[in-house]
Amino acid sequence: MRRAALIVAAAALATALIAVIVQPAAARERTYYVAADDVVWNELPAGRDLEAPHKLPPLTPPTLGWKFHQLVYRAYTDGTFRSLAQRPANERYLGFLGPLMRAEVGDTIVVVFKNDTRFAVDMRPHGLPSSAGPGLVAPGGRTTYRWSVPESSGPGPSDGSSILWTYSTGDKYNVASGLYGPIIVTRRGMARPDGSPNDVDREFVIAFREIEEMNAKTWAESLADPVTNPHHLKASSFPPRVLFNNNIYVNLNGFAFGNMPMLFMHRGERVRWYVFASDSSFDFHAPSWEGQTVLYRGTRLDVIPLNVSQPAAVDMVPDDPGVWQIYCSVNIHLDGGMEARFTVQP
Ligand SMILES: [Cu+2]
Repeated sequence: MRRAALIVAAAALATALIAVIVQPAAARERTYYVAADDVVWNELPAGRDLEAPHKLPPLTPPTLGWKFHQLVYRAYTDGTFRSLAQRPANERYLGFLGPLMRAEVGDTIVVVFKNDTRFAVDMRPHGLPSSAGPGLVAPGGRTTYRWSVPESSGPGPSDGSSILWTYSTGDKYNVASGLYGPIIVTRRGMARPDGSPNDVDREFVIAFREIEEMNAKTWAESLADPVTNPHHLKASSFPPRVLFNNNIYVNLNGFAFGNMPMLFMHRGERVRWYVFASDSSFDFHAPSWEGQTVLYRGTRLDVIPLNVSQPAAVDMVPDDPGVWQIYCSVNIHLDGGMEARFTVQP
């Protein structure tokens, strides 16, 4: 009798343990306070090419220069939107990108949004189901988004443990104006408490971006501001936009010619790179890594194809210490400064 009771108790304990083990982590709500702000963006904070021996292309009129007004999503500490959330040093390379959002499948991303620009803009996630949203938010307006993250927004069978989506404002020519940010979604059961994949040591998000400044909402503002138009060029100085114009810039996260803050990793770490292209007229890119190889959908490469607006994730285990480049192999983009540096430490 006593033995039977023990067996029953042991069985109950085992059942409870199994229930704990197979129970997915409780779904979380992850809240972000984000404002759309108007800033003067500088593609060359160092003021020079950091990727010798290249030379900066001459900025002959009609070209404004490396600084221009951009709209950016920025994280704030709370719903008063009084204090910017300081970006950690190891995330400053994200540049013009909005705050890095994370979710595990099953979670909900809550975004408390304020529009501090002079234009009607909003936030829409790509790849998450609530893309429609309430529509554009008037200047000064606020709204709260709730983006659920179902299985269909998580990694597919051929993906690793996490994938990249983006959020942006919904209307045309948003890429020229700015307003982009990353969302990393991790497979259910594979996320650390902060949402990052537990089988990866280090992650980087790089936007391959082509800007046609004349299409930016902030074009008139950039023209009117002597900081961004030091030569006082007039709108009439610029040819009408046909297919391309003279004010196209390419960059990685808003940085050109090696001006992105240095990326650091250690030899032997499991490094995941998420890349995506923006959506201007001809945003086709060839993200390339110098000195290392990556796994892309099970294939080993050192350059991958990236179509307009497309995200992709590749995995690297760096094995050769040194300072290397990540760049676009499309010649005209590399000539335009689409390159950054990363350091593999021993
Ligand atoms: Cu490119």
